[in-house]
Amino acid sequence: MEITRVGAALGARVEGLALDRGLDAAAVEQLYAALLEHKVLVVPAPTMTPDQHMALGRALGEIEVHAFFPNLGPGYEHVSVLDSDDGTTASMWHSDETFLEHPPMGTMTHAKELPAVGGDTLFCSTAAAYQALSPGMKRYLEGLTAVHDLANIAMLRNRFGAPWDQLAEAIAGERWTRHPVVRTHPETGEQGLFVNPTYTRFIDGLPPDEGDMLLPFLYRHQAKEQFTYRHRWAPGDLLIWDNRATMHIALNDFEGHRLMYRVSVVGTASR
Ligand SMILES: O=C(O)CCC(=O)C(=O)O
Repeated sequence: MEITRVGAALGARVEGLALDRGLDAAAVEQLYAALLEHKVLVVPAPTMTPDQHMALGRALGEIEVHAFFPNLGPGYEHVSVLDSDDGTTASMWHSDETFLEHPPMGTMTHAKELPAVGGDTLFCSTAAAYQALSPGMKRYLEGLTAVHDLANIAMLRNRFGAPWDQLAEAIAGERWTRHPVVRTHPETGEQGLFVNPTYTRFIDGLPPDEGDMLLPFLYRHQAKEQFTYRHRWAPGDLLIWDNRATMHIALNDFEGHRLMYRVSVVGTASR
């Protein structure tokens, strides 16, 4: 396995993974160590099948059925599908499914069809962003928790014209939880910001106007260029990201068809 950095803050390319034969324990260990170090891995996988995709996920842990993305159907419920023709996009900064008590530890997304230009994905290191905060801001954030809510997306969509009953249904679904605003990575011990504009609703215990001022600052801060890696997809690329240490956004700046298959690996509770 050959590992080369592709970004200053995060990101590495991994060559030489024998995905068609399945990885042995040593290869899985090396891959996971690279994921912890680089946070986003780019793996060329032009011939990877959905079965091999799931097998790779299972090599790293338990794979999940995504809370709301469509999937490949019977036997392949763990492979969710992001199809631009269905309007399935992920074009707001987020870490995956943070409305869950145990958000995924990581996600593996495989490019099946790509537009001629555009549709890149941007990642940021939430750990690098946290490190760059002033000591005073770090002290201020210590011990704060925030509510993350799936209904937040329905609320945003409603503001852009989606029907009210979808929002009412999402609220009734009560898919929400709390996480620390600064999360300690369970494996590396690194601290990182853990709020995102897609799912985070509010910060507990702060006066609303104070929290409403702070959250947009934290979102913008994390997305500063120096904390990011921008991936221009090639057909068959598999991207693996550490969902505990990154946010990402798929740029909605393309015409044509963009089709991605994705598998997420279940994570642990945040602390
Ligand atoms: O389509 C992409 O590039 C990213 C997909 C995404 O945001 C997700 O799977 O959570």
